[in-house]
Amino acid sequence: MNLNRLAATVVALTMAEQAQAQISGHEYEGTVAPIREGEQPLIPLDTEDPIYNAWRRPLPSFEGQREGREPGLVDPQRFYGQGYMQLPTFLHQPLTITPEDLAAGNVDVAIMGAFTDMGTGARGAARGPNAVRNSSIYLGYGARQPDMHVMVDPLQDITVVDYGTAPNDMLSTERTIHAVRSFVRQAAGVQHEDGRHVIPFIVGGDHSQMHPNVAAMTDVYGIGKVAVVHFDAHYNAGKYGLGHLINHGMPVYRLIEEGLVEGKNFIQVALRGYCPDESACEWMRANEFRYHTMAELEHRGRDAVMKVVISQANDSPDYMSISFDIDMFDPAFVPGTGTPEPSGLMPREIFPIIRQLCAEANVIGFEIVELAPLMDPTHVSASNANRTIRECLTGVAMRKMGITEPDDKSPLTVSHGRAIE
Ligand SMILES: [Mn+2]
Repeated sequence: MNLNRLAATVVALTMAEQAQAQISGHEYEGTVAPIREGEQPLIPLDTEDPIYNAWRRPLPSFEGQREGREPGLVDPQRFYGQGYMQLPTFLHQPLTITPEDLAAGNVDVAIMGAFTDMGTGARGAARGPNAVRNSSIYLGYGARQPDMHVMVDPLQDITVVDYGTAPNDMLSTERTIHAVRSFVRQAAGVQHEDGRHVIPFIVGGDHSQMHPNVAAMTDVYGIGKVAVVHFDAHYNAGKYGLGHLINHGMPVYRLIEEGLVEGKNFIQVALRGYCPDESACEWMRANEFRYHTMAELEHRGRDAVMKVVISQANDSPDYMSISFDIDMFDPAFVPGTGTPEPSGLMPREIFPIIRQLCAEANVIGFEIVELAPLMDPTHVSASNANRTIRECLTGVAMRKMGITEPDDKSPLTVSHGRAIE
């Protein structure tokens, strides 16, 4: 049974059960949970609770930071030579606290955590941001050296910072997404004198926050002006979600439904497994999505498909956001995710795809979501998430340096740097 048919059956059963429940006076008889006559299906929030909004209220120490110093980058590392044992910021980069810091530091990329995981039945993605921060300690000396494929080191060639963590009501996706949207918008809205904006890199958290992340881009760049390249095993355009209007399987539907991104500006890559089904594919076709399944990648090859994806990204609005679900990786390489799907891509396939796309298209935002590190005691999942971020940064740096030829390699990288005789 496919998911849509299953969903339809669930709805039908629920209606029949509700009818039966009405006949039997709303008592619980093992068919439907009891909601009595006149009762609300939701328990409202207690707005009298003194900590109702505590989760999004800046701490006094933060306000002190804002007032008591010149804006700029704060490097939490005190000494050289600390190697693996540095304080775990994203890629061991300096901290920034406010948008004024991003402006004063002339920042290119602000990496930030946004950790809601209430949008997925399989919790654990809330641990993603700090797992990625910690994963740098397993990378050791490679953290500040050039990517050998292209001999570009984004941590030297562009300014990358850790922007901290977005506000989060740990008990509610619905409340959290508005706060995340405003947090991301603040960073993306910082514009430097040469016209370029700060590029937010958001580390999730589950995929429900694709909605606020992309919505924030449309706040800054304009409704209909942002295209999304969406790497995922799943299409995430579900219409129904147990009565919720947002969860990790629904952000694409919401962005379309709210008119923020047009279907033709969604470019989806490497869909596989069992979702979308036939009717969902028809829906995507009707909305003019451009989707490229794993079946297509297997049939036509990675390079051919990526050529099309990059040309479609550049044939879209001027601004492109990337949404990367960690389940793109085969579960052999990333077992730490809530909804693993067998037969994914290998790291050595994914890294050049991301690097190339970020070099060749105008990336204004990037998110990596669905990392659930506690399911993977080996830390390889977090390391692969870390490297995905770094490959994207490398691409952004290449673009800034004017290196945008397809799959550009350093002359030193291939065949011992000399022609093979
Ligand atoms: Mn997925």
